[in-house]
Amino acid sequence: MIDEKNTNDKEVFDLVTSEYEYQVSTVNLIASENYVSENVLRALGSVFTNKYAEGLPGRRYYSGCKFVDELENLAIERLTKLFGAEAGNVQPYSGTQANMAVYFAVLERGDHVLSMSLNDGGHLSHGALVNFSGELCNFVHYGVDKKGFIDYDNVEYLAKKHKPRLIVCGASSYSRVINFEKFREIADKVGAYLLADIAHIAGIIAAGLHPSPVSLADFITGTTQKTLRGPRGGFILCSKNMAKAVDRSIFPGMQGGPHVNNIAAKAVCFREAMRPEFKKYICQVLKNATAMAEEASLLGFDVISGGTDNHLLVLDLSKLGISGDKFQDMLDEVDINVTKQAVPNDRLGWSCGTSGIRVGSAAVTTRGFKEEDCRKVINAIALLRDNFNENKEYVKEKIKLLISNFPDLFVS
Ligand code: DSN
Repeated sequence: MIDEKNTNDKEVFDLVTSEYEYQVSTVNLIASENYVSENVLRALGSVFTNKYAEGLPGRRYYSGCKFVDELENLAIERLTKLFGAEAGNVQPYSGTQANMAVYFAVLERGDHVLSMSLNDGGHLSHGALVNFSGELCNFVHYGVDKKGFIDYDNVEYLAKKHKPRLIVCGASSYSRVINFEKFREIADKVGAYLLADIAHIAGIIAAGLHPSPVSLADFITGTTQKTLRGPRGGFILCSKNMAKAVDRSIFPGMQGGPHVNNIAAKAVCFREAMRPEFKKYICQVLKNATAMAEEASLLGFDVISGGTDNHLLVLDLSKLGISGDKFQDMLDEVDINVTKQAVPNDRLGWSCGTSGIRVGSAAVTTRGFKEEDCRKVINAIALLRDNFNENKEYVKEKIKLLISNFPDLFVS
């Protein structure tokens, strides 16, 4: 950690201290967040932030990139080894930029693309009308069936009907295993490219605890800050023959100079994810999410799809007459952080606060939570649901006590 006392910018570093204290004293159930190691943080705060390095290793627009080249090659080598892929790009600033790069590599304006709808668990960059992707192409959306599982028959029906140039699989809020083989089969039937967006489940795939899309999808995009427990940023994996198109798409196509300090931190995170301890961590992430889903069901919550196979679960609040937005705020008051989330057939929608919340186990597992701790948090959430005004102070104390057992943010 930066030594806040050794700075003359008190305004900023007081805020850094406050944020640290806030993170230590809250229960973070935001499914897309995590806590990085000290080495990841060190790499982020390194002098690599000073360098401009537009281009790729060995082909830069700037001089002085000797060590940057070595670093980026190392990051790519670690990334491709971690996932067993032929080629990779570690420059995307985020998952959205990774998706954008793939779209620019293979799509023409107005092409049809098939992806998961936002309310069923898809992502803004999978063709939402408010996003560049929805402007660029004609996205058609598949969703989940009545039980909350991806409706593969409907995916095939829509693929045959619309003949998309690209099919996107992968989600932001889907708690079940994604059948990449089935998606490949469907893509082959209609001659479409397949993109697997593994932003959320990258760490689970890296640990070998979710089937991998490598060798099935033409392109794989992901982020490093979620289950992979790295810095904020994106990556792309593809076959060697697609690598040039992807690289060109990133630069000069759509990004500026790569954030080299971020690439350094990605390299650290890829190495960490190869260690046996990481697999142990992901095993616990899955156990914790399952415990939360079981407890939530027992306590009368509607859990979409009835449970989870990964790090997240979605609670449908429709029957409670409370929006996801409002419930998120109520939990915030007792230092539990979650995200509001639209649910399938959401009656409120995003503009009216959504009808659900998304709950994740990746961050609390890094803090050291086990199943019992996760069950306690779900019990606290249920108490607030049942009588917020009466139970608020009691729950706040309980949460404070629980989190004080986990005093550190960092894993070594
Ligand atoms: N906003 C991220 C999430 O929470 O899933 C995705 O971009």
